[in-house]
Amino acid sequence: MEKNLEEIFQAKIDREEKIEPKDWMPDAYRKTLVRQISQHAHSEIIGMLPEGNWITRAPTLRRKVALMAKVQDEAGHGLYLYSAAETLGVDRVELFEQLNSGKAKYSSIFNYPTLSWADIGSVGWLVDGAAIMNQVPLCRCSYGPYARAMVRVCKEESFHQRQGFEILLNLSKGSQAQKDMLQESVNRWWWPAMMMFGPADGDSPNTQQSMKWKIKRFTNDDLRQKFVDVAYEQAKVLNVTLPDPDIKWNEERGHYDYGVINWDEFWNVVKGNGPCNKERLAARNKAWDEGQWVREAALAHAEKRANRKSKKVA
Ligand code: FAQ
Repeated sequence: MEKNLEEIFQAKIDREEKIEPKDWMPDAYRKTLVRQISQHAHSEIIGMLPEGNWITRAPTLRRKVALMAKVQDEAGHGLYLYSAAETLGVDRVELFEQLNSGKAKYSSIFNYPTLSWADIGSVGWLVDGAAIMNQVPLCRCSYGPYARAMVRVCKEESFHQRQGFEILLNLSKGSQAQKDMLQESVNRWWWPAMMMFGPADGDSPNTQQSMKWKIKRFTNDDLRQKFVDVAYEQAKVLNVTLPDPDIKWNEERGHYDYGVINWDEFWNVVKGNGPCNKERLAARNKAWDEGQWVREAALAHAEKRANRKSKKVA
């Protein structure tokens, strides 16, 4: 019986039909989605922190407004994604508890510090750039609520990528000190951005099954390669050097070859030992504790309204 249901489920996916919340789905499919969507949601809201750090120091009013809007967009993405996760039967409070306790994963990239204004440009160009490369295919994910949430997320991320690139383009046309700041920032962000795509295909336990279920459409390495090919050309426009002496065009493959990623660094960050892991979790816990009265007030208000309504009906 279960086997039959699984065959029908897979056939539906193979026909490119969406799976919706009330459809039958294997437990493992549900679990994989909850895992990926919740990690993604956590990444969006933790991702607000490195950029939020520069709102008070943005160099002009225009830059400040754009940065504030971007950080708010990331909060919005988190909310769509928590909602998408909830359609699978989990409670977002449970997900927040997993994040706050350090049990849940979120993207490694947000455990690096934003030390200069150029970092805000680099986050837009490289981090949002990598995020888009990974997320555009997710608009075709087999699970309907996730796929639909990603359409809007991707539109906003594309805008974020451009605003980051434009910050860097301006710096590239500025003084020597600004050019140096740009290069120094790209030197720090390049490799962590490359790591965002996750472990190499041979070390990625989830990819094969996720591709069969059409949750993922490309492997981690395929997306990383697309990213390198695009970023290399964009770096030329910015007049910066990517900090990888092994990047070079490979005529035979029709792609840029690139150097070896430091996977020890990646796993160290994923395990909670990156430069800012503790700071990020402390900030989330503080926000959670300080928001307690807001949650209580909102719930009390909702309860009061519900009581009033039921009295009227009676
Ligand atoms: N960091 O078998 P795989 C953004 C974990 S949003 C930490 O390859 P999978 C927007 C992985 O979870 C950025 N952990 O796993 C923004 C798994 O652990 P588990 C986030 C990582 O799921 C911009 C284990 O390693 N984007 O940037 C990472 O098939 C600017 C084995 O890996 C998404 O979440 C990592 N980098 O592929 C916001 C997109 N990579 O759970 C603010 C959706 C892997 O088995 C400012 N997610 N791990 O214990 C995905 O596409 C996938 O989940 C991957 C990983 C590709 C991230």
